[in-house]
Amino acid sequence: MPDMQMPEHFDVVIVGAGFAGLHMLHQARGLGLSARVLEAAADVGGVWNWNRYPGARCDVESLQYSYSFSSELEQEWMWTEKYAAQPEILRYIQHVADRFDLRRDITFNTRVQAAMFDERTGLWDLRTDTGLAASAQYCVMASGALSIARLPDLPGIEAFTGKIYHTGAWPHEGVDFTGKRVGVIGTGSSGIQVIPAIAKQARELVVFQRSANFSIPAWNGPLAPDVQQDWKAEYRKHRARARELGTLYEFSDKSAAQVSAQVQANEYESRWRKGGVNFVHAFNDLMVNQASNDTIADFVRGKIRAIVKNPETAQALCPTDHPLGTKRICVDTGYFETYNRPNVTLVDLKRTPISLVTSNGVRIANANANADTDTDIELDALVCATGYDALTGAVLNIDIKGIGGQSLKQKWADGPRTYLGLMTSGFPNLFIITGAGSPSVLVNMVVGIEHHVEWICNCISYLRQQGLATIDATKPAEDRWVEHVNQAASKTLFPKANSWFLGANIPGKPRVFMPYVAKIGVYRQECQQVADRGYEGFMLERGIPTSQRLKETS
Ligand code: FAD
Ligand code: N01
Repeated sequence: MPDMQMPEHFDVVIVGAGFAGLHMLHQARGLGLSARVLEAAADVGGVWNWNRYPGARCDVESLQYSYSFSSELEQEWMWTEKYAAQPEILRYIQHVADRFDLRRDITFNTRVQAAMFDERTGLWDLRTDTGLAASAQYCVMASGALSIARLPDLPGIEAFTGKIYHTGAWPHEGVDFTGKRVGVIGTGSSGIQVIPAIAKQARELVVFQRSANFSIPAWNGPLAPDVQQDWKAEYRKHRARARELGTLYEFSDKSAAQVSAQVQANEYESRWRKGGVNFVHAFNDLMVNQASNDTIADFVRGKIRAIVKNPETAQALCPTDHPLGTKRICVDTGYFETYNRPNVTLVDLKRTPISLVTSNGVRIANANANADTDTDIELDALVCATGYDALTGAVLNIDIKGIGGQSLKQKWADGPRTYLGLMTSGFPNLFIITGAGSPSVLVNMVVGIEHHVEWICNCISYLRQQGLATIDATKPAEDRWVEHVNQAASKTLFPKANSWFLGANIPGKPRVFMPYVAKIGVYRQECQQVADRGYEGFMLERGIPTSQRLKETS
């Protein structure tokens, strides 16, 4: 680590300059606080700056996946497509940074490595990889729920002489796959977007699939100006509904169990034709009733078999190991159709696992157990769409120490523990945006981010008005919240999938269902009630909390 400079002091330090960090900065300024954002990347944008892979796109409609805090901004920005592609979302975030003059308080190319609560001063001391140091009364983790990309632990991968890419760290200059033999590992949302795009360019594309996934067509297209104008005319009404519901879909008040197979089929067909995540809201019991879920899952498997011409490939592409929607549903543009192209092959890793990455490709085990030779697949490039250390990864990547030098990593060794998803006991004045224990990745994340920023800013205002130095979650309140979040998940089908929602994609990560499955409106009320009751479940102190106090109150 380079020599550290003398720390510069701020009221609030914010880690990350994506949607969350930028909004937090803007609102903190509004409170008259001095604020500094520390960002590892060279520019603003967060995931939309990192994920420049071909095909990267939002699956929440553009008019909804945007900030609501400024009416002028929402009226003046014109979206070109129903679902915006990565370059357009990045331009939007860059526009926000410029329009609100945010860049002057952001330090780029600076990764926070450590954050320590100093019991003598009551401040957070942050250390970075560039030697820059900062101290602040409040520290806000806007470091992203999906910002720590995971490369697969494949034997021999270091020997591969071709290029290796991760969708979440895509080269800014782009990649030309023309004439190349390309392998893609991973068939989650990123894989399902990048595969059709690479297939159009590469000489050969080999998709390595470990688990098949459900995907719904986006039917993306240009956003008609009159549709945009009509929506904008009613923006306040739409935003108010979004604060209750997250993304606005056609939510059904009927259960699949109540209606005939024909009614189910008609509903699924009509929603398939409209496309997008709206599909999974066809009935209100799909995420809680296995039999109902089977009906929608069967419908999608039927669609896959109808689209994909090779029956063996179609079968391999049919997900059978999890209920539909219990892994993040994917939305695609021509994904299943891509397997009808002559230059695309699917390798089902459940039948023929990768035994070795060689210097010039991938070796897969033979499907025939009696055959004594493995098969070598020659590749020029390997694209890893292998996901993220989600929800906790970015926070735990930083060596965070709270009262008494307690390490957050140790505290969360058996899974994340938060109160309201916003704070964790023993770490006063440390706030987390869209962290574990909040709806986070289960809703339109911009809505979740805005809610968290609002709550944090109201909380800081309250502390200042009351002359309070710190806020810290109590352990009993945190224990009750963790139990509440677990209980909520256990009433749904979500725990049935080996998903990143419960850390199943990271070897050794504790299996805990991390997001809170309640509707965002319910969660907002819960957070508001806590605030209205004088921050019930939190300790508010005039002096600086010490390790002695921690022992007395835990
Ligand atoms: P991020 O955008 O992840 O920003 C966090 C920032 O923190 C990053 O720039 C990172 O570099 C920085 N950072 C992290 N650690 C450190 C550190 N130690 N020091 C300094 N800087 C650090 N959500 C939806 O609701 N709808 C969608 O359609 C959707 N599509 C998505 C598509 C992709 C490809 C991905 C990856 C995610 C998508 N998401 C979507 C989820 C997305 O994460 C959120 O919507 C939102 O962009 C998150 O914003 P953020 O600011 O919280 O985090
Ligand atoms: O990551 P993922 P992602 N060998 O973890 C496979 C958001 N997002 O980047 O399922 C072989 O979902 C893994 O297999 P398995 C969205 O929230 C949104 O695609 O673990 N395969 C899986 O197929 C999303 O959910 C959009 O068996 C390996 C894939 O890699 C989240 O980001 C677009 C492997 C990883 O899928 C993450 O999506 C993009 C190995 N060793 C992202 N390791 C929108 O469109 C992993 N896999 C909104």
